Amino acid sequence: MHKKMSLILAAVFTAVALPASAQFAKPEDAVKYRKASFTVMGAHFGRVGAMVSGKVPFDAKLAAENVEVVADLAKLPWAAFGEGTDKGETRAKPEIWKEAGKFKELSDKFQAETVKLQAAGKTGNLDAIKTAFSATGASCKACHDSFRKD
Ligand code: ASC
Repeated sequence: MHKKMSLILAAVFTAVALPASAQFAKPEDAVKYRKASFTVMGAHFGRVGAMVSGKVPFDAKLAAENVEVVADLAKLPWAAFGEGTDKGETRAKPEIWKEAGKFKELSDKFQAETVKLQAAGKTGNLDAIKTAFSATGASCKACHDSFRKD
């Protein structure tokens, strides 16, 4: 194998194998990372929302692509809520770390809803997408209500 390629692969596998917190050099990096993942997720969720609400015409292919991005990104932010990441420019409430079990439960629930949304996207059926979209949105909100500052 090409040397550069094997180095890249080694770096990728190491990153995946390391404990979550070790993937960020500094707590600020983790905060930036999780905010970025929520921002991009929200953008793609919003594009589906515009179709669901009829603001833009329904396009099954676009909807499927967007919910796929949402489901992929929904896996990412949680590793970035490690120790020391409760400070700085963040709306994360201290309850995230005080009620870690509840936070995990709500974030797992949200991820499960995005998997259903992705499946609905694959059907190309607007009603199925609407149902899953609203369940996903409710699970965004449930977590924000408890764990995000206004
Ligand atoms: C969005 C977005 C959120 C959720 C939430 C659902 O489009 O950016 O954070 O939906 O508002 O209640």
